Amino acid sequence: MAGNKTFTMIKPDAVAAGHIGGILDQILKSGFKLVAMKYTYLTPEKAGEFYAVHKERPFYAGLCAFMSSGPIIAAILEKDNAIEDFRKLIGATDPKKADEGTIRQRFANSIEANAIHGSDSDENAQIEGNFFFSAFERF
Ligand code: 3AN
Repeated sequence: MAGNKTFTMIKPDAVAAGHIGGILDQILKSGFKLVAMKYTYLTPEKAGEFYAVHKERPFYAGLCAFMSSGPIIAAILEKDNAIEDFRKLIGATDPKKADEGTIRQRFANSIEANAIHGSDSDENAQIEGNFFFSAFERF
């Protein structure tokens, strides 16, 4: 059975553009509950670690530079079928291909600066949540 938690980051582009409130509003109105949340940032080293699965991809260096270019919001969210429902809510990686009304369609500018992250599996949600939060920080 699919798990009920996912991990998200509101990325530096969306934080800088003043979209924290708009994005959180859409997430909460879509039925997700906050389990943990922080306003924080990734050093280039930490960004490299977080995106280690993409190490061999041509966009890796740019992605790490972008993700450490400013503050982010990191959060653990809860809802039935969380991974799939959240991926639907955020839309395609490339905002030009994202469905109307999705978070990336509404708030993102490019395939790299795409406003928001959503875990792609239960296993990764757990790894990514643990990357930012220790057990006592989760409600
Ligand atoms: P998603 O975030 O939709 O799961 P992934 O996991 O394939 O997409 O990619 C992780 C991040 O890497 C994306 N959110 C985006 O910021 C960046 N990225 C993915 N593909 C590209 C690309 N072709 N060019 C630049 N950046 C990319």
